[in-house]
Amino acid sequence: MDEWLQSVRHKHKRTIARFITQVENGETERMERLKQLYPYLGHAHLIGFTGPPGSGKSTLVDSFIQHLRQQNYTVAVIAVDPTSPFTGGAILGDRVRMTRHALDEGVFIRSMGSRGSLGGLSRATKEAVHILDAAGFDVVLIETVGVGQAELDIMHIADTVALVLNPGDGDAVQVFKAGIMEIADLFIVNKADLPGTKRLVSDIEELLHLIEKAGEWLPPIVETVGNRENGIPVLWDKVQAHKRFLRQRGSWEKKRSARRGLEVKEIMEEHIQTLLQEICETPTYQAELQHMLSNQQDPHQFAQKWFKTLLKKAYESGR
Ligand SMILES: Nc1nc2c(ncn2[C@@H]2O[C@H](COP(=O)(O)OP(=O)(O)OP(=O)(O)O)[C@@H](O)[C@H]2O)c(=O)[nH]1
Ligand SMILES: [Mg+2]
Repeated sequence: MDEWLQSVRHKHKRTIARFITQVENGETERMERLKQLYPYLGHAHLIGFTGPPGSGKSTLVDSFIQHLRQQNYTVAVIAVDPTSPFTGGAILGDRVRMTRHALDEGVFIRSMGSRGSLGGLSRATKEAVHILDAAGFDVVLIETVGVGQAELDIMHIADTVALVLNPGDGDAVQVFKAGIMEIADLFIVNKADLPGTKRLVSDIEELLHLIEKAGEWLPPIVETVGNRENGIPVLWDKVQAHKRFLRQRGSWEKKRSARRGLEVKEIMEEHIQTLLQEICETPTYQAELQHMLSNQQDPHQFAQKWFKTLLKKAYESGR
């Protein structure tokens, strides 16, 4: 095992942080390293925390880390920040909220922008999750703000998805319509110290009865007060119960295989994109494109011809 891989496997924060930066920058060299990680994937329980802005996700994640550390589990967190697509997105708030774990060797926390795939969890996020999984963290938490495609995307990454709602979030039915509730394996009613908690819980219960199917997982509802760490042990119990359920049904492996399948497609897409980019930048392509445009020739025929060039190039380069 080379030194670099050993360092990742020992959860060395600097190595991991540097690698994630490489992944964020989309450097092609990262591919070789990601390949080396594959034999070590599959240990971590990947848990998504999603929900509206300010619902208390980071506060809960922070308490959750504390609870897991008390039981000696190692924990890594990725907080996806959809608001800063260009900065690489270190959300100050999240960092501040989790600073008490900064010196703990068993905890790794990283904020990432959601740039890349449109509005969704980017390729970089997925690869970062691989890195943390291969590093051997027992639990990897992914925090995403529920503002669009991201919370649906999280289903493709996480084994267990927790949806964080607050009393007073308004009509739970509206949330349901947005399609978010279907992906939740677990409902967290956070800020249960505020009025309206019972009402929200019964609203969710009612909705769940509508979609309840015999033999299927019925998402539990957990009340929490994130900033007082109330409800966190129950939350962990439910998360584990979900894992057990998936395992017993054989769905745990099935879900993971489906994820790998999707990744294969994404890797192929990246190869094609890279080749396409290279071809479009060649002087020959540019010259012929200009010629085609000024002579008003058929773009389809032109595209077809160049697609064949792309295939040839792919074949020759062994990609
Ligand atoms: N009253 C009350 N306030 C809470 C609770 N949990 C979190 N808060 C407060 O809610 C605010 C938002 O909490 P965050 O943890 O930053 O929420 P978030 O969902 O991570 O927010 P974004 O990442 O910006 O979407 C903070 O001021 C917390 O102190 C709770 O259970 N009760
Ligand atoms: Mg947050």
